[in-house]
Amino acid sequence: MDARSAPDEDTALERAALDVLDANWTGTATVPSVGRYPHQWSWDSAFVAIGLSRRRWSRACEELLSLFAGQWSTGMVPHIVFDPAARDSYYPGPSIWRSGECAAAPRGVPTSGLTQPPLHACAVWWIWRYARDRDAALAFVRRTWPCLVAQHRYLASARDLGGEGLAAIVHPWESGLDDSPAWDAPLAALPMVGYACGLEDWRSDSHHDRWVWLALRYRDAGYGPGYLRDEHPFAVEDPMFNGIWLASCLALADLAGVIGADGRPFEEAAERIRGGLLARLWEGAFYARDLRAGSLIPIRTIGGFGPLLDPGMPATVVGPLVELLESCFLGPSGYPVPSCEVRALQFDRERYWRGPSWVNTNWLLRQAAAGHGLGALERLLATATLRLVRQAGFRECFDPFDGMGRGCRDFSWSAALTLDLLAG
Ligand code: 9WN
Repeated sequence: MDARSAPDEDTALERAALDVLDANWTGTATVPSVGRYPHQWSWDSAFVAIGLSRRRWSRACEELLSLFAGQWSTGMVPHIVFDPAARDSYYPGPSIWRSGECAAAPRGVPTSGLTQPPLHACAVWWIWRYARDRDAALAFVRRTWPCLVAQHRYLASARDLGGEGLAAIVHPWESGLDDSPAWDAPLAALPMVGYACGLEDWRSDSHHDRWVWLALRYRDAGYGPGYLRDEHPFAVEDPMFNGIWLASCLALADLAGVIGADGRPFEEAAERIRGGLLARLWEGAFYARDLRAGSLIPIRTIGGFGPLLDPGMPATVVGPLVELLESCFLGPSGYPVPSCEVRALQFDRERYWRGPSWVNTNWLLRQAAAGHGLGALERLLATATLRLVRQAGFRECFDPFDGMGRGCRDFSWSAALTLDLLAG
């Protein structure tokens, strides 16, 4: 079936996607899923803003502004901004994070203490690009500019734990690829912990204990940068997080031109990150680096394709990466792109981020393909992703062999990025 062939089917899909986003809109932000994730998540909101930018422009702006209301004075954009009106069904909720006790957190806006991939400058660029009212767009860029600059400054200072220009994540949740097998070894190196949080679902419970333990340790150290640098037991340089950061640096350089600011510092930042990616994470493929163990983590996951988001990656790297994508990820799966190399021992078609295919990473890879002029790959990713949502709905993720939907239904980024894919 050609997923792009029938215009009235496209209209119905677009309508359905907008209905999901309307249902998940709280009045100030879009929750990823009403039941399972009833608050605002950071990179989810960036994807939602991108998807809405051509269809609900003002709401795309509001989405990012409500996220930035949770930004800390350090510049950190938290991975969750909690909605005090939501049923407190998400664990860990505000009473665990206790952001209100930290001087750097905003007053009256409960948040988590972690961050997530910094896609937001790209989202602002999207909003600028698709605005019809240029004055309103300029005002929006000016308003968000200081937030974006502070976010990037935070990453370059507080998170360069390896000292070589890359940002480190200090918790698997910061990657957005939470249960990726890339985090198995650093998590296994933590002391044994056990919390009864009553989590009985398709995720890994023992990992959940360690996730909570790590978050509590960071919280009890007052979310301090000195503690992160010297003591925190989880510190990893992730190629996806840094690839997204690099793409956002390039977006900031472009946005600087829009408001008459100097774009060079952001171009230089992008070059530094590119240098760091190549020097520290590239060994024939991109791997995450465990800063505490002092070594690369030898598993190939979807995260390893993040650096493709840099249009400046040299051809000597792009060629082998695309070959790897085709031979170990696309080739052996029916529905792209599995979140882990299919023949890896850790591959699991059912467990999230350990095998299933996701709309957001498909969309990111499609952007990356476009940036490298890989037209056939770009079209394949767009067509296959639309086929997944047509067949299974706007699910959280999908079985990479038969395309069956997994996780929650009516998932916001699946709907939002469908809008972008339909727009071409
Ligand atoms: C923890 C909201 C988030 C996404 C992440 C995804 C999942 C949370 C969870 O849901 O993470 O942040 O509870 O598992 O892994 O990418 O942002 O959709």
